Amino acid sequence: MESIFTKIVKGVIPAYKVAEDDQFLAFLDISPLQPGHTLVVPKKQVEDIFELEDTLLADLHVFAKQVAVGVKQATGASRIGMAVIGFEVPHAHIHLIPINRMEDMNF
Ligand code: DGP
Repeated sequence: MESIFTKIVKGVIPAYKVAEDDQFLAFLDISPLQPGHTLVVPKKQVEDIFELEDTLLADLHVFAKQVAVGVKQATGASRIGMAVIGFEVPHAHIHLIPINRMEDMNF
């Protein structure tokens, strides 16, 4: 079964894309904890990041790092928090959350 994020990757469900390459997509979270809250996903559908082969897992983090630089610039946040949660959507993803105060990470 296709995940919500696979549908976003395929353009079946709309999302605000932040960055994309042949393996990964970054887009704004529909329920942002902070303005600019971004999700980074592999286009390949696997249930969580621990199912990614090592190279893809490493490349996902390198891609997320590049996206985080852009999110930090665009939001003016003092830091970008990175979280792996996976409570809701069974498709590997990393949260990038602009942080200005400790309370921003209360979720
Ligand atoms: P989690 O699986 O707990 O790491 O959280 C998944 C996140 O995905 C949650 O912050 C909300 C977001 N999300 C769920 N459905 C959609 C969607 O259809 N579009 C977008 N842009 N984000 C979504």
